[in-house]
Amino acid sequence: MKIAIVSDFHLGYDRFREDAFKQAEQALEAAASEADAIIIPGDVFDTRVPRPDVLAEAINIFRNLSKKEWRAKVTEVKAASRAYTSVPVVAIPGTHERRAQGVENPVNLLGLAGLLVDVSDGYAVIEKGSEKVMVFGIGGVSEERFLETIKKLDPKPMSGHFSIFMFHQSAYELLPFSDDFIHLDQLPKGFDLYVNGHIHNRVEKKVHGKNFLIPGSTVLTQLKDGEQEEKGFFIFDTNSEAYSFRKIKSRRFTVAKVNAEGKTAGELEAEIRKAVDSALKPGEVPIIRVEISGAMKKSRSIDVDFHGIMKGYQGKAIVEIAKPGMEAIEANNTDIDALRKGSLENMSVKDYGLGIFVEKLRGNKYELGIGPTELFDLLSEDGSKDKVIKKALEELFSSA
Ligand SMILES: [Mn+2]
Repeated sequence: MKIAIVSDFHLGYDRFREDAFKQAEQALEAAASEADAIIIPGDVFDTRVPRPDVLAEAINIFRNLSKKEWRAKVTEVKAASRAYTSVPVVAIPGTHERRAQGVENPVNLLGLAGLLVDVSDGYAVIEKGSEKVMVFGIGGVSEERFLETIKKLDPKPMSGHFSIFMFHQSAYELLPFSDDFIHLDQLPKGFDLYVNGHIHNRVEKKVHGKNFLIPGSTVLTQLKDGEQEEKGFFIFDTNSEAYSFRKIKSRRFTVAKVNAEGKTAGELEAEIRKAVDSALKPGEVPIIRVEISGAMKKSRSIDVDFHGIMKGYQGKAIVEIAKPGMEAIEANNTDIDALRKGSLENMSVKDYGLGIFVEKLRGNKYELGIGPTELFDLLSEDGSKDKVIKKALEELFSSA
């Protein structure tokens, strides 16, 4: 069976809303025309509570998929939610859709609408003729709870089936930053293929001697060096275990480096324009991130007309400038040092902030019944502050 692995669409991502939608649609259409089944390891949506127009976009994309004549069908599902379709589009929610336990998430809603199979905390069997594929899924959970979730669910391959383990987490081998991240050899054994989302650039590795694949996102979100590669998805053949990457048409992203050392504001402006101009190509509107290093001569960054430069390229490029003012902060911070060295290249700002938050709470001997990650999620969710305070008060007084 040919399986397409497509991930991290981030529908509703405000900054590149149109790109997120178009590139997801394009990837899924291309995947559907080539593969017998599609599996999606999370972050279909960018937010936990997408606006109705974003949900409408998603419904339109997935309805088109479900109208296709599929040769493979989902024949059995045993997961947290019921399945209402046999269309072989199998997904899990990611961290961006993650909500407090027991609350519906938007991927789950698409499942309830019969547009895909939400395989969270369980499995689905896909059959095509005599071929059988099983997909076990665990939706994105807080990193410190992932190992315990694996132990609780105890995912096992199914005999006579090509068995896939699909999840949406960080991994220590990819982001050597937090002890909460799972080590790849802690993933359940015996599966024929491991598929992960969450990381926005392409990863190809081996786990327990089998392929471990992350297709990366279909849209740019973080504007880091590692995102300059082309976007796309994997097609995996379960018979030969061979796979290849299919590129999609995505907005080009380039990083242009500029050295401000000893320059005046005027000279630096000219230098930035030169760097942006040389990254331009006719017939497209790329995203160009200008990274400035070095200290200027006599002028300060406030004297440079960054805004004017960015505005000047309207219609030709989306220009983002990383300002040199940042350097003073970077000087004595080891985390940011690591970030600069690229070891945190794949980490989202949210995960980075979460890591610091959890570390600080632990350092302060934080003791409340609610886990630090859950607290972070609750605090960052709109309209849930009352819930957090109520929960904290309950914890404080129940132990009295
Ligand atoms: Mn993501």
